[in-house]
Amino acid sequence: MKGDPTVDRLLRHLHGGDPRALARAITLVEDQQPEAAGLLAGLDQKRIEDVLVLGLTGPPGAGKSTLTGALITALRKQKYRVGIIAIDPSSPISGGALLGDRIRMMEHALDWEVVVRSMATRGRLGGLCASAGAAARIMAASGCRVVILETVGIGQSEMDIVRLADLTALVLAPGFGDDIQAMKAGILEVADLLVVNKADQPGAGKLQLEMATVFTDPKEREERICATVANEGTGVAILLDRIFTLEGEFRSNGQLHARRKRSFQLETLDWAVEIVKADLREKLKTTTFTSTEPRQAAMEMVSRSGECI
Ligand SMILES: Nc1nc2c(ncn2[C@@H]2O[C@H](COP(=O)(O)OP(=O)(O)O)[C@@H](O)[C@H]2O)c(=O)[nH]1
Ligand SMILES: [Mg+2]
Repeated sequence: MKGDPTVDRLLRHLHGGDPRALARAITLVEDQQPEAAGLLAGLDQKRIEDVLVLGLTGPPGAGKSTLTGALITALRKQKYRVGIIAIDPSSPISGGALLGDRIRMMEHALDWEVVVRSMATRGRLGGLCASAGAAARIMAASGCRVVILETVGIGQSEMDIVRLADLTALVLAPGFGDDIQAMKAGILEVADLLVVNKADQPGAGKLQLEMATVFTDPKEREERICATVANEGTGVAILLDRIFTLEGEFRSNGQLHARRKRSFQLETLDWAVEIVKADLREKLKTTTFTSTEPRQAAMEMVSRSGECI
């Protein structure tokens, strides 16, 4: 969409790597400003094609934020620009974790090549998948080679977010025994790589053996499980290596393409709901209903909107 000088200027700065332009661009999209459509349409498609969106998920306390920090350090050693989208719970009880994460990121706070964005799961107006997907592409367009999507827990909204990723690592640590047993069956549905973090702690070896039973193919068992000590950086270079190797495989065997198609559908649905919701909210102000029952009234409204489309 040509012709909006504000959007053109923002795109120029964004593509030039300016972190402030990046922050503004994401905010524009999150707030569903009118310029958002032109902005998203003008993003550098080649960079979007080349980025790796890496999902990091796992129970709270397993070490995801620490590992994110260690991965940033490893990626920066290779001179790559990195984006981080931290999906935070916005409940006041776990609000403290967000602060902790921020402080941990401080190590990279002055590095322009590390861009961080937090997104809340609760209490937000817009769709999370829609915003997170757009934010990942905006980060890619700004030159990020890898965008890490770090989620908080293993609930449904996190699973949806994970589906936006090209490749997902599940971070586990000894001491989460029951959770893991319960999750075991579903692990491979969400995770491409299993990270046994806190390998310095008792029980790590046992956890690794248990995780090995998830894979039947010995080659996969070897390549899909990594042991790390995130706070010391141990095992992180190997993990990154495996991540890039798997990315290469997924690019050549069509997996990456299939996953992007799936995330396209997920995001499109999310946007559609957002757009319709805003539209309906507006219509609600002037509509008179024949029914006094809300579900019935809703059906009336939806079928009337359908006539307009
Ligand atoms: N001993 C040990 N502690 C770790 C390791 N990785 C992270 N931690 C600590 O575990 C705690 C939780 O880590 P955090 O990264 O916040 O976990 P998250 O909730 O998954 O993001 C922090 O106190 C970390 O310092 C590790 O490999 N070994
Ligand atoms: Mg965390």
